[in-house]
Amino acid sequence: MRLAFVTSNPGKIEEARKYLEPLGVEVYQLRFPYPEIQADTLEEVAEYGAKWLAERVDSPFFLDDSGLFINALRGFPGVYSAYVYKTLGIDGILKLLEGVDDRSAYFKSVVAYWDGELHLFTGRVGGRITTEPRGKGGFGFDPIFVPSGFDRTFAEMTTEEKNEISHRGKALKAFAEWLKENLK
Ligand code: ITT
Repeated sequence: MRLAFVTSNPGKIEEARKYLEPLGVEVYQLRFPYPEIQADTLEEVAEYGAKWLAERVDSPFFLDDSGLFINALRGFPGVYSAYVYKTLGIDGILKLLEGVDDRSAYFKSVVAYWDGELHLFTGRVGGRITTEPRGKGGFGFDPIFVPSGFDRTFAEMTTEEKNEISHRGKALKAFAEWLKENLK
């Protein structure tokens, strides 16, 4: 089976393949910009995007909406992560946290799969924000996020290591388990 992953982010594709290819699911990137509405939760953003795409894409597809939630910033950038990454960037986030002791944060990911109906899968990983960027792997905020129980940032890990513990890895794992049951 071939499944379209609607995303502009090749890093997400690489992570999804690791979970879905072992099931015999071939993941391909579909670049189809869709509206990311302003809403309070990633679930609402993912659901709106998936329903909008459902009217325009014929094949089954999935998308992923993610965000970095920093506790000292009351969850910012959260649902605004993509915009903040493009505008303030990693350095902007580090500036906002200058002198702040509580560096705790979490990443959350919502995978929305559309097969004529909507199915949502979520994953979350806690950790902390570093004081400087470290590592060259991954994408986005990976160089400044150290997951709980580790000393390395996501950008200092291989895709496999990140995938084992990450928000997206958990959402993809739930999606893969669901597919295994439902594609029989
Ligand atoms: P899409 O086309 O799939 O929307 P995107 O990169 O814009 O790609 P999101 O809308 O989900 O993704 O935006 C989330 C932002 O948070 C974006 O800037 C990402 O770089 C960042 N982000 C998401 N997942 C991440 C991860 O696993 N590690 C680091 N940063 C991440």
